[in-house]
Formats: sequence, C-alpha cells, structure tokens
Amino acid sequence: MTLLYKADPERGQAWRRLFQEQAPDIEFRQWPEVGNADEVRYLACWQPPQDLAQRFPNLEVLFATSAGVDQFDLSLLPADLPVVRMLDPGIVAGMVEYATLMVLALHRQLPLYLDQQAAGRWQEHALVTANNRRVGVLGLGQIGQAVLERLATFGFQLSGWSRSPHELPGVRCHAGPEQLPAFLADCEILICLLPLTPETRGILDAELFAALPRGASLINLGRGAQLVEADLLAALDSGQLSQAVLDVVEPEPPAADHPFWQHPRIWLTPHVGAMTVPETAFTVLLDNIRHHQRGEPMRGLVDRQRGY
Ligand code: NDP
Ligand code: OXD
Repeated sequence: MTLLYKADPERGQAWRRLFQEQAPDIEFRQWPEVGNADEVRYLACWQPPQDLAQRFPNLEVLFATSAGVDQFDLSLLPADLPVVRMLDPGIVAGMVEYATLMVLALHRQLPLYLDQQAAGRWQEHALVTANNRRVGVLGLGQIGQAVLERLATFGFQLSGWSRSPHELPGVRCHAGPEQLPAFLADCEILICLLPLTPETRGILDAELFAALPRGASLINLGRGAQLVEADLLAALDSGQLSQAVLDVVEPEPPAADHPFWQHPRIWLTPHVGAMTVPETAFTVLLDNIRHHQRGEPMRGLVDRQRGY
C-alpha cells in the first residue's frame, strides 16, 4: 500500500517519520520521487499533479492536505474517485487564533491607534464593550463554529450565515441568500470562512459591503477569489468599510505593484491563518485510510455537487 505526498516538502519529512513510526505497512513516498506510479493508492496533496487519472491509474483516494479543496478541478477528476478534505484540529486551532487576534484588534481600534502613534498623536476614543460589538461569520462549518465558540467567551454579539439552517447556542443563525441582508445588517466585524465554490466566488462585493453597517470591517480568511477587489477598494475609499484584513488573495502572492500592499486600510498576511500540522493531521489521515481499508465511510468526504 503506497501513499504519495505532494505538499510542503519540509513538513513532508515530519509526515514520513510519522508513517514510518505509526503505519509501517503504508509506504510513504514524497513528490517528486514517485517511483512506480501504478503502486500509488493514496495521494495526499495541496496541488494535484496534472493528468492525475492517467498518471496514477490505481489511485483509490485523493486526500487534500488542506481544509479547502477549491484548488482541485473536481470536473477533471474521475467521477468515482473519493476526494477527502483535511479535518485537522491543528488547522482549526490556527484559524481560531487568527480570527480572534484580528477581531480583538479591530474591536479595540488597533488600526486607528497605530495611525495615531505614527502621527505622534495621543488621543483616546470611547471604548465599546464586547457585549455591544456585533461580529458575524460567513460559513458555519468546522472552522466557523470553532471561531464563534471562542469569540463567545469575550461576550460579543454573534451571528452566522450558512447554506443550510443551523442552531448554535448564543449565535443568531441565518441561512440562504434570502437571509443574507438581515445577517449583514448586524455585522460590524465580518469574518469570511466560506469555501470557494461557484456560489461563493465574488460574494464579497459592493452589494454585500453596502448591506453592512457603515464603517464595518472585513476579515477574509476564506479564499481570495471570494473578494471583488475593486469593490473593496471603493468601499474603503468611501468609508463604507473602515478596514480589511486579508489572509487570502487571488492570485497569491499579489503582483508587486498591487494596491493592497501599500493600502493604509488593508492588513495583508500571506495565507497563514492556519497551516496543516503533521502531528494532528496524520492521525486524521491515518484514521481515514484505515476506514477506507475496512470499507467504512471517511470523514471529510467532499460532496462533488456542492463543491465542498
Ligand atoms: P466547512 O465545509 O466545514 O464549512 C463551510 C461552511 O460554509 C458551511 O457552514 C456551509 O454551509 C457554508 N457554505 C458553503 N457554501 C455556502 C453558500 N453558497 N452559502 C452560504 N453558506 C455556504 O469548511 P471549513 O470550515 O473547514 O473551511 C472553510 C474554508 O476556510 C475552507 O474551504 C478554506 O477556503 C478556508 N480556509 C482557509 C485557511 C487559511 O489559512 N486562510 C485555512 C483553512 C481553511 P452548510 O453548513 O449549510 O453546509
Ligand atoms: C486550507 C488552507 O484550506 O490552508 O487548509 O487554506
């Protein structure tokens, strides 16, 4: 039984060690040392190789090393090839940290105070308490729910939006396009944690920004292609939005002359909201391989119709 790993090479060394120690029956190979491609049954990757079906004719499962699977063109993959995304507790923990860091920074007006420091100005502004701050999360999946759970500990007013209805303690839940405007009207800080699908591509646009309270802030932790960049710049210029925190852009990295690099109201980070943690992800991956070997359902199986 052979697994081919094709993702971050440095973390690949940790994956190799974990397989050797805990699953010696599975031969671990690391891209580009493919060996006999006919022997590859499992592929764990961030970006899949071209001509995957021809190259690995005996592939049984495609495992994403990421939570999102938008980097795969699902239409090009064999229809019966299971695609499984990564439900790594390490990814969730990283995303919770990042979202909490940025929500607190925006809630406590850090961009304004950093500007004031740069201008040599000592000026205090009224403090808004957390129970008077409205924070909303687009996407109530494993990450969105974990983020809301942590934010609840600060006492924020919380709301969330998803495709199908959810009930979460202490969170005003909304579902579907028809409930989006009501959800947005309540978001002074909006966090995007949606997967990229045809429905969510370009969802962060002028219409969405106009539905937020004036001066709201955006944190995009989903995917860059969910954002209409020109609409964001216009919303920041007009004051409809006061700040954007972008961990993802399309493409990554943005061009050297891209306006986001120097924009005074944009904080940009290089897709570091979370990274797959080999130690925690390995347990999840191995568990799924064992389930597959026993013919049992795997966790994180992607629904090809929904695209996530
Ligand atoms: P999940 O699949 O667990 O959750 C996705 C959520 O989005 C679900 O609540 C789903 O609704 C909702 N959703 C999907 N499509 C729509 C739609 N058209 N309208 C409304 N709601 C929709 O995903 P995760 O929480 O694991 O991850 C979310 C995304 O975060 C990933 O796909 C990835 O893009 C991004 N990510 C970014 C990272 C980074 O470092 N910046 C790291 C990890 C992930 P429902 O519940 O009804 O199905
Ligand atoms: C992910 C990511 O989806 O790193 O896991 O963005």
